[in-house]
Amino acid sequence: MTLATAPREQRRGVIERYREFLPVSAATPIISLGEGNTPLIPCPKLSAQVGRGCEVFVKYEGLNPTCSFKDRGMTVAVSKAVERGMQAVVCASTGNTSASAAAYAARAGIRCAVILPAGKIASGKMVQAYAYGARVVAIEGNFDDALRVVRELGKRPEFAVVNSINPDRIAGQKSAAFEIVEELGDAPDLHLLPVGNAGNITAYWAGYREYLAAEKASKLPAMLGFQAAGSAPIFHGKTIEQPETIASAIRIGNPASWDLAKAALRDSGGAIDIVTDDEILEAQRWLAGHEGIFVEPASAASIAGLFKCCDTGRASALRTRGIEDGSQIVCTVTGHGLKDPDAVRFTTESSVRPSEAEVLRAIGF
Ligand code: AN7
Repeated sequence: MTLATAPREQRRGVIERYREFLPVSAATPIISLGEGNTPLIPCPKLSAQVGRGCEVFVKYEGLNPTCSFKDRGMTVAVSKAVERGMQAVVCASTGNTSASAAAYAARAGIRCAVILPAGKIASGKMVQAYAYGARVVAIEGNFDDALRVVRELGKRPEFAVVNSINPDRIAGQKSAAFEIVEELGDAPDLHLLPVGNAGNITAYWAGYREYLAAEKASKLPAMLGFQAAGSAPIFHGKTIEQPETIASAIRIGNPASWDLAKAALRDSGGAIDIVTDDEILEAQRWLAGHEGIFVEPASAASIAGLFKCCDTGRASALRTRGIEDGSQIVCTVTGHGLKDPDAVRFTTESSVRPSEAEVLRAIGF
């Protein structure tokens, strides 16, 4: 199907498709790159790992315009900023928010400044910020330090903050839950996702509740969040001064939406758990190699979490809660694998002469 023949619905972005659920009016300019409408991919091999008739789907958010889920919220946040006459947006970021902010600001024709922890941004995301023309400032500190500075900058009249402390971001990100309900015909039983600043788990929970209230769903899922073991403030119940993980997107020690995430976990009957860097990388490899879905390390936390829940030898969030036979399970994978190419370990073979015999030998089968 070419773009010209695609149904109109598939070409419209989050604001046009979900206007009645968003804080927009006829006066709001729509700054969109056609975000959302990402595939909800049935995963038979992942389902087999869980067993007992459970069905697992992966919501592949890496297929948004800047290759992460952030675009859903950014279309709303930047549109609202332009409506208010703002000339500049600013954000702290572990990489994906900055890529998205830079793209939508470019689209809107306004300025964008991104404040990033020096040396801790995956290369694909860094390239995006520069390509879209953002002013990039690296700080000697971590994401939490960057967000502190951005909160200060936000008190000035010239900057609109587009981190998820801006409710317009959360409003747009709810749309992923709407899409899942529409595709499955109801909410799933369980929803697993990675947790960093905890905006996304908050947004999904809001979206599921709004669709229940609008009678578009008949139930709510249990929300299961996964933090990287070295960056797990919500799991441990305390801020982490020096968060560490290979999953740089979720290297966050003091999440902005901590309280809202805790409410989502409690009210949904869900849980928060941790996954190690080894488990994250193994899940990343497994998902790419078995289901053909390549995601960045932070995104693989939801898959690592699912594996942990299925490991009968270990205590885990889901096992504590219990997983019922025949459950429908959705795992959100938040960003594309190409965001962080350095996280993938591989060895290249030496080159061979261009003959069939040599190539066959090199293939090894
Ligand atoms: C791929 O870009 O915080 O729990 O500054 O990029 O809503 O924070 C990114 C977060 C998961 C965590 N997966 O989501 C940022 C930033 C990926 C991410 C998360 C992020 P939240």
